[in-house]
Amino acid sequence: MELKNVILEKEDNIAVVTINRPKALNALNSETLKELDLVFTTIENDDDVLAVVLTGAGEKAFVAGADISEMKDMTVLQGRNFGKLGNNVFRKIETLSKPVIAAVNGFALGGGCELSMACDIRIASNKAKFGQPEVGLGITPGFGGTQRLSRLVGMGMAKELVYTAKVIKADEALRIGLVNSIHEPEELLNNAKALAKTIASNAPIAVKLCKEAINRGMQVDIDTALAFESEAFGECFSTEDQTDAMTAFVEKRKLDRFKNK
Ligand code: DAK
Repeated sequence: MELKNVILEKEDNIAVVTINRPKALNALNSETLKELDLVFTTIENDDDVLAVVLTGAGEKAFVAGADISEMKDMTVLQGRNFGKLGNNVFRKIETLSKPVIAAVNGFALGGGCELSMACDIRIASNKAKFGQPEVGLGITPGFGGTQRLSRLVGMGMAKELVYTAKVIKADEALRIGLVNSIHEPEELLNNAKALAKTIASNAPIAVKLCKEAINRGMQVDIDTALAFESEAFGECFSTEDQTDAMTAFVEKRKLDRFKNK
């Protein structure tokens, strides 16, 4: 499949995915969702990639939502298929075996805010704006906004944002815990890459198991969650990376690199 709306680049052990429809403020149409699906499958299968940065092209938007022009005349069946396509891609990102950092460079509205929330970590430019404007369009958030937002910022704040459809600036997103940090626009991408490279310098299997344990643990009671953690911890002892790192520590030397084995 030829990629028209998504760019995939690799730099050392990280992948940078750019949603590239700046004229439509990177709105997600079906074609873009299909390309994102393909790109994230490629990344999943690429053992060289250990962390991912996801961003939007241009200076104005990360993603200004699902494509309203395409959705406007959808039938019930088309709406259902569109929703399924989006939810599958977002879930693929959320469960990807490598961490994904959203570098939110501008508007992250509706499906755009939801896309950033499917990522592991969000960092933002000081120009970024977030919101779930769906109720103003006569719909409910459909790509996880009613679920992931309350898990991230708490139910009361999520309800306020979703019911009012208000758009908040980066500093407010930081205050409520929707983003981890704020950056000058021209420094955002490099800082996101640096964060990805720091993650990529650690034991990949351990990082992957941490992601699984945190994600799965958030959905269940604490005893079940701690059982996941014990399972993950135990699994590390089947890896060469654990043996190599602990041996290096005991021998007071620095480990050159993890083998991802
Ligand atoms: N879709 C399509 N085109 C969009 C767009 C969008 N979401 N957002 C912007 N554009 C296009 C504009 O139409 C315009 O195109 P041209 O007129 O130049 O051809 C171009 O991008 C530039 O936009 P503006 O001229 O409006 O730029 P401004 O700076 O004046 O305003 C804005 C920027 C971001 C405030 C404004 O564009 C805006 O309000 N955009 C819409 C934001 C929005 O409401 N987003 C949420 C969309 S609803 C589902 C699952 C998920 C969803 C739906 C269903 N299922 C499970 C079925 C998700 C829904 C949403 O995301």
